[in-house]
Amino acid sequence: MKPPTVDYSLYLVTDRGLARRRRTLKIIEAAVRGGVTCVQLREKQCSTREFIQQALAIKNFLQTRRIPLIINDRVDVALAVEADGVHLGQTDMPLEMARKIVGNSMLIGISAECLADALTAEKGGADYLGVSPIYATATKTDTAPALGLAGLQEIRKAVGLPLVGIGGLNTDNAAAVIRHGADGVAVVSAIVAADDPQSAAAQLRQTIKAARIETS
Ligand code: TZP
Ligand code: MG
Repeated sequence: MKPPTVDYSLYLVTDRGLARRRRTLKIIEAAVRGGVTCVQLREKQCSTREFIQQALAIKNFLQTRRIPLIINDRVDVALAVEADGVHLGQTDMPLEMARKIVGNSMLIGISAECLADALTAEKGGADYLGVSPIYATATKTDTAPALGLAGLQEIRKAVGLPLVGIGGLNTDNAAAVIRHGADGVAVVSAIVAADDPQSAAAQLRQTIKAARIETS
C-alpha cells in the first residue's frame, strides 16, 4: 500500500554484489539503525522465487518500522509481496502501463536521466523521481551522462515531484545535492560496501539533516 507520506531523505538501494558476502537483510537492518528512511530492493541476477522470498523477509522487518519498501524493475514482484512501491527506469515497463497494473495504491518511482524524462514522468503520474546519475559511478556503468548539480537544479525548477538524487553520492557530496533541490539522497556503495553500514548511514543522515536546516 502507498504510504500516506514518504520520507525520501536517505534512500538505500541494495546490491548483493557490493555487500562483501553480507546478507542484504543484515545490511538493511544496520542501515535502518543508522537512519535510512526508504529502501529499494534491487536484484538483477537472482531467481524470481528468491527475489520474492527476500522481499517478504525485508518487508517484514521494514513494515514495523514504517519504512517503505520499493522493488526495483519488477512490477509483478512488487504486487506479489504487496510492496509500497516499484521503481522503473527508462527501459523498464512504461509508467502508464505500470500504473494500470498497480493502481493508485502503490508508489511508482521513475528514473529521470534528463529534463524531458522528468517532465514526462510527472505528467504521467509518477510519485517521485530518481534523478540519475548525478555523478558517474562504478556501481552502474550503463547510465546516461552525469547530470551534475546543474542538471539536478534544472529538474528541480521544472517539476514539483519529490526528487531523489542517485549516482556517486556519499558524505562528501550529499549536502550539495540537498542544497541543489533534492528531497533525498539515494546510495548504493556508500552504505552497502561500507565497513560499517550503520555508521555510514548515520553519517549520511546527519549530513542530510544539517544541509536541510541550512537550506530552510
Ligand atoms: N541508478 C543510477 S546510478 C545507480 C543506480 C542504481 C547506482 C548508484 O550507486 P552508487 O554506488 O551509490 O554510486
Ligand atoms: Mg530498472
